[in-house]
Amino acid sequence: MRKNFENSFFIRIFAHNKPKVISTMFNSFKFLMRAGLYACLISVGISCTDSEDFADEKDNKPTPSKTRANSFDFSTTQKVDLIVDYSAFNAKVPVFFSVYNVNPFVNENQIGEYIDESIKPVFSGYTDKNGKFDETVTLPKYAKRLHIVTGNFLVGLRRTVVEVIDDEARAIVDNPMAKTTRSATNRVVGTGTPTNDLSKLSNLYMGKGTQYYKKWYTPLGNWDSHSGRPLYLLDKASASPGLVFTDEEFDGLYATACSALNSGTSVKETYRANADMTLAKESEVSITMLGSSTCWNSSLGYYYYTGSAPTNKMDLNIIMVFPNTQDGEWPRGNYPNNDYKGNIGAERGDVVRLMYYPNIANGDFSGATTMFPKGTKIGFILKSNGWACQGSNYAVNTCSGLKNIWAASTDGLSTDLDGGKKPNPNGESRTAKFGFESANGNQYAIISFEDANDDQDYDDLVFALNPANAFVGMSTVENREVATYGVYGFEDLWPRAADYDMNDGMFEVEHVKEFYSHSGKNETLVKEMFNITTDHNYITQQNSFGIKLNTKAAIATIYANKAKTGTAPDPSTATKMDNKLYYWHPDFTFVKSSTSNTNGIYYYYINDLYNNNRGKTTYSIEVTYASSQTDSKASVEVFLCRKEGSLYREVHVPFEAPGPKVATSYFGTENDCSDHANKKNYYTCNTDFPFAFYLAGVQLDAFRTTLLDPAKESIRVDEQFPMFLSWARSNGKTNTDWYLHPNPNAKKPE
Ligand SMILES: [Ca+2]
Ligand SMILES: [Ca+2]
Ligand SMILES: [Ca+2]
Ligand SMILES: [Ca+2]
Repeated sequence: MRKNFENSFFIRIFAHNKPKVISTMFNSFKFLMRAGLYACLISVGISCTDSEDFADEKDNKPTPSKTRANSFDFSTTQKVDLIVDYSAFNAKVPVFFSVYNVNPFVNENQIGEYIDESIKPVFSGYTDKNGKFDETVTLPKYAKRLHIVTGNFLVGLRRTVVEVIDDEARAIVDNPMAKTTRSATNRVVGTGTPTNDLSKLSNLYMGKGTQYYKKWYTPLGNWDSHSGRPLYLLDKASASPGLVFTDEEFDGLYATACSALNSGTSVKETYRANADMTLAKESEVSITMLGSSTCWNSSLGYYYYTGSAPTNKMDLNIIMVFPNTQDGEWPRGNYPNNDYKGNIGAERGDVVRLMYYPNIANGDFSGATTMFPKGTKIGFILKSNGWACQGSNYAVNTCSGLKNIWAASTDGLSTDLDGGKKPNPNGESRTAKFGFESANGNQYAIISFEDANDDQDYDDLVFALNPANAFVGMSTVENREVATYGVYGFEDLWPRAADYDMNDGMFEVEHVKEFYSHSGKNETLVKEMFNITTDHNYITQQNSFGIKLNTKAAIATIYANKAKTGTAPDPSTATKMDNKLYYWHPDFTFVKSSTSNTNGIYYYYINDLYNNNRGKTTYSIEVTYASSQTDSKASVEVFLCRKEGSLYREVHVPFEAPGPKVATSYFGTENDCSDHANKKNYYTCNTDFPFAFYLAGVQLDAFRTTLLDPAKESIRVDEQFPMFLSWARSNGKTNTDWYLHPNPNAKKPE
């Protein structure tokens, strides 16, 4: 045997992609002996050639042994019955949550904790409106201890840890707090006395520390000296209907706010904007508190102007609205002070009618009116922790947690003296704004604030404005998109075993789910997208690849495009079939395999890999459903292929059936153990290695310094990932996270 290895066929085992010198191969051989692969090699080595260059030697080889078809499917995924239940919170909106394999919280159990967004969830979805989710989901097999996280505004920023036991994970989340009603109607008088004393409100009063703004005005009235709750709240029972929201409108407002905002997570750029509201007509204006999601006790004021915004902070005439915006619903963290309950400064649903003072520029409040002239622009400013220095029982946080941050709705008028992880040195607007449209088509503005410099979640104070249709320029809330990832790796010389570097075709699959969560429906998933990015580590074959799309719900459209999702295909090239709209980019060869009303199988063949720009091409499949779904109803399988006449030589992951254009002559030859006659055991191999695998929960970037490193081309996968073989030989029972643990020192044999 040893003598044989010194002959030329050994070159062929390890050098299918690029010619290599024989001395290199001897080092490989020594490693293989170490790795205990000797027995395997006999069957592999004898039966395979490794490059088209050596095809002429093929006839000299013994018939391959097919006695040891590997029964392991090399799968890295698991199906888990995932049960998540936030019903104890009575949110009445679908609750967005994410599942992590590790704890994603930064500063856990400290004030100001947030989510590390560089950590990717392994799953994200929505509960129904009752807060319940129960679906079979596909997760990476290594995810055994699940951290289920929500930042829903009405549930709060929460992390629940559950184990996967017998393919089930169950997270029934307790509500540790007695929730106040979300549209409180009773005016609760605090235990303090009426006051309009600004002297203890940090920096709102001239003469206390460095002043950036004028002393705030308090013409609206007094507040309770202990809680800060305004004594000038609008009496909702007697208020004109246009200034208060109905219960149905509250449901819609919260569903919209929960769609746009997620506690502990950065808000989308598209909502961050100068949020000064321009009145489209002469109107009264009221502000309704939707709540705060923060540990800070901040103060909210408003100002107004016409024409262009003031540029000098000292020119702002700020009128106090809420001295203490803390609503007592912040669920987490070890507060310095636990005695704040009962001293809540703003109940959810509290309303204040704003006043217009035509002579305010001179500090003159004569001529006060409830009517704001058409064209008036109303801005808002939040002083972080402005209420904090009231005394030990009147604030969640005390002066020691003072934040010297002023968040204004006008660009340039915010002030940041705190730095923090995400500072705001240019004083940009720290508001998000978006519109809510009620069932009868009325449009309302929702405005929210970021109060500190760590998480950018912009849900630290959320309020809505009345009346309907009074303001210009409101954007609607976009659908929420969430993504999970996986990577395919292929050997391209199937049916021959080769060097097992598993990089001859690599594909990242980004699975994006798009949700519309403020429709009033339990079903929120409207669209699924699969962005498939190609890469490889050195190929000489003219490879293509294929995508099999499986759908399990009635679809409206399928778009197959040579661009990342979000790039619209040319509608004029769309094709109608079965009353559905299809589109496929000319680079796609489309084959519809079978469809019924609710199920469909579609194959696409794409010429790509040969000498393309590595990692720069992304192909996408978009599926839009005829009606929204509770969770994923589509999946894709990616396979490597090479065109041979009108057919394709296809390589799939083990046990996956081939596509409709497969050339069948290779099945059961060389190292392949496919039983095509009985349509089973497709793409199984007689070694400890597969021809292809799918690695769940990772992106291509995870392999830049290993499988995709040109310097590591043709280094076997088990040398780069030392736990690979124990995983493979245990049939996937042990070392399920082998691909997260590379050996950085794996070297190409010299
Ligand atoms: Ca925040
Ligand atoms: Ca927050
Ligand atoms: Ca290879
Ligand atoms: Ca390779």
